[in-house]
Amino acid sequence: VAGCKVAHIKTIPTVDAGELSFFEANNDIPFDIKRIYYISKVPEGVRRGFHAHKELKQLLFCPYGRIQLILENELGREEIELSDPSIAVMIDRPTWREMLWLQKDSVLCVAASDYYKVEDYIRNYDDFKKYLEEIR
Ligand code: T46
Repeated sequence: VAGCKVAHIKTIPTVDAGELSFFEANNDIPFDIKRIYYISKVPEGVRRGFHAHKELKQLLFCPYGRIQLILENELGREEIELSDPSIAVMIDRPTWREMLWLQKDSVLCVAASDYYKVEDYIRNYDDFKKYLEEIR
């Protein structure tokens, strides 16, 4: 997905009692997790995101509901729907992202490689395109 990897999260089913998914820093994902955040209570049809990160690496997954990710970087622009708790997307290069809530109350969870740093965000699309040129 535009140079971002779709990853399978290890998932253990229990007969008639659902499933349990897990991942471990460094063992299952290639960074130390310094921060976890999640986005909830979003109405259907709402879009969030509209930014890129310079250094931050993140694993995004949707434990409940249906969320479309629109990702763009130097390798192209692609869309992926997160609707299975055992599927994640690893964003490990500067990538413009938009998230569209396809279903009310869907939850987006993110494991991030660093603390919240406002200076790591590029929130203007033209600045993002310029940044991609600069780092080429
Ligand atoms: C991303 C996508 C997938 C904090 O204070 N600490 C935090 O750790 C985060 C993530 C956000 N914030 C504050 C910054 C804003 O005042 O929470 C507010 C909402 O954040 P934002 O508008 O950036 O939310 P999204 O949904 O557009 O983007 C978020 C993440 O910020 C971003 O890193 O990749 O989810």
